[in-house]
Amino acid sequence: MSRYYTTPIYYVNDRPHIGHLYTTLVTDTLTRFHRLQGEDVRFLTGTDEHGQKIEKVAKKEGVAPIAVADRHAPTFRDLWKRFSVANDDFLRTTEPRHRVGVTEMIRRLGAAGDLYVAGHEGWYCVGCEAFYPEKDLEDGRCPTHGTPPEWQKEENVFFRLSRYQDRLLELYERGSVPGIPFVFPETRLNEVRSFVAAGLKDLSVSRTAIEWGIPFPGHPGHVVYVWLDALTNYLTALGLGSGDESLVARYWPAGDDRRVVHLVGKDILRFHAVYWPAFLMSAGLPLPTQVVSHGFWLKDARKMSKSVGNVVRPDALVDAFGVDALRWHLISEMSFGQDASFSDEAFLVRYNSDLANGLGNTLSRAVRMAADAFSGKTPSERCDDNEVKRAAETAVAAWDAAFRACRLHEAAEAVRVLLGAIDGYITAKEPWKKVKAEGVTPALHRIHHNALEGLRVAACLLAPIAPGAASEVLARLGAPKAAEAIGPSDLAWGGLPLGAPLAPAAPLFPRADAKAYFAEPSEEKPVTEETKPAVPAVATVPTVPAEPAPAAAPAPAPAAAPAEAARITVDDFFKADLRVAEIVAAEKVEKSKKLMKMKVRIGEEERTIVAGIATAYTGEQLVGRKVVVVANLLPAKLMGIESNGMVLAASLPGTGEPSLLAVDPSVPSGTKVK
Ligand code: ME8
Repeated sequence: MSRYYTTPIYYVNDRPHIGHLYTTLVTDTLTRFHRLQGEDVRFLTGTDEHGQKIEKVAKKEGVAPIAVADRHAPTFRDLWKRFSVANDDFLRTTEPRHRVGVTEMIRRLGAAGDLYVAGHEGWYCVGCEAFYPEKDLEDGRCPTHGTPPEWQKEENVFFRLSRYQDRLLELYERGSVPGIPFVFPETRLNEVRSFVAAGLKDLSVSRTAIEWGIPFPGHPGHVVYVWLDALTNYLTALGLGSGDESLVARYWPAGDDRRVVHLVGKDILRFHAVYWPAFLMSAGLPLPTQVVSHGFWLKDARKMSKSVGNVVRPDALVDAFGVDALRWHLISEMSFGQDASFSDEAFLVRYNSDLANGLGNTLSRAVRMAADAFSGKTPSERCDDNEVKRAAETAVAAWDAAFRACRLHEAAEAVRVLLGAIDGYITAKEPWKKVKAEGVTPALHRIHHNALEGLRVAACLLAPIAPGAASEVLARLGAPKAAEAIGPSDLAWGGLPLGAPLAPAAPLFPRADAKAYFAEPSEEKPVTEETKPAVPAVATVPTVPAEPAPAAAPAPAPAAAPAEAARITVDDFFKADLRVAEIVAAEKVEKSKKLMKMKVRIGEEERTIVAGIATAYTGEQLVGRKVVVVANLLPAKLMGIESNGMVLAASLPGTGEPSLLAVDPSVPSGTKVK
């Protein structure tokens, strides 16, 4: 059986967050599961770099769109590396190989008679890169992003989507491979079916209002609609139109022994389950086997999204707890297919119960006791009929079935149950009492063998989800093996080497002190939400009224001009190194209402500044903006984050809300302000 697994290709208008990480980890976990079974699995991910969304960011920043893409694409690539994501390919839609394939796709759509030109106008959501019929808007806003759409009017090339209504409905009825529903979970299949059954309109597949895209063959002035461009990546990465289509032949399905599975969030299911198969039908190409869609990670009851600005980035959690802890949490916490809320609290609870206690403690206890009893070695007697063996066999079967049914959280649950059974077994057998009463007997060997062998099987089951931890557990058990080298035979009882050296080591997952994690360090106390002035990292400039305030209405305190006594000399003023800086990334600091963590560029230099402006600005509004900063300020820690500099903002009269000082966007970053 060969398999081809894909993630969506992510937009490069911002850095990745937990939502993108989740889809990629799900795909990685499934890939690793099937590779462990000895199957030939190809795994593709990449970045979606054309379209209005990216063009807008570039315009705002005053740079070329490719500069935005070049800046963000590596952050995805690097994050996947950090998380040991085992992708075979990473496609950027700005690569020549992709352009060639898209051109070939359009040639095929044209040859089928499915393209024509017509005038068109409607509501366009740039966040979705899609037109919305008025009836689908919620209070005049995009149902996914909650932002007002733009009215767009242009002449476009259209794709005859309406022609494919019946064939699509048939696809949903029968599946692309008999017995496998085209969309998973099936509730989502019903949503797609009703959407198509309600009637399909032809789809505009070119844009003239933007320039950032692949030129539409035969239509000068038009670029290819970003979704036709993006969806085709699944085939261009295999070499469609390149002259060497050997990978297309190997992985794109033409029989029962191939599976092509697209993993997506529910937000983009329609593009994958309606437009994509229709394009393929028109192009005379085979269809994927299945589109698997998962739910949203929510933060504060809303979808985590760049446009909303409520994202959780993985960096801080990974720094504190490691890659495997986050991999484990994301896969375990979300019931696959449904929405889930992300919170640091839930992360810490699960970390302590599943990893520090369930896995880490059980492992160090079992290894320590065996090493003590058998002079630093694994037992030399095995046992093939006991409750741990039965628990391991049950766990392997449950884990296997869960992965095959795409219920990844249940696969994690199977590991958890096995670890619980091993822990319970050790507690019930009390080997520490036995060794005292009877010395080192064959029975003692068998008890320790069962515990360690159970842990070996658990480590193999953990491998697709948390490969680093799995390899580490195997090494500590005296049965070293890289997670990627584990095969089906390793799942069978009895693989633990007898009399092999054991290497007790520091705790694998040290217990997390949740109180300490959430406590604000003492130097941060002056900047808590309650403290005034709110946040020292923003230099709030008092606003001075242009006209003297009328006597009857005295100017509010923050608007007062500086008193004589507070005046400074020009030399004093020049002590502050004021510079123009460009904000290149911004995210709200978790657990803080006001703090915004920003990455700013001052000339060639990049640094982090934390400022109390999150009540007035979202991350999205800040990125690309130029501001004035005090560049020579001593660093200060705010909520555990080192801030290097201050952003200048006016403090508005009455509310005290910050309002950033505006800088003409043409002023280069790094320019001195005096
Ligand atoms: O849509 N919860 O890219 P994108 C769970 N370029 N998953 C989430 C999520 C959340 N809160 N937020 C994002 C695009 N995701 C197009 C795709 S494919 C040919 C083109 C994940 O950067 C989820 O997989 O907006 C979602 O479908 C995807 O990121 C959207 O990523």
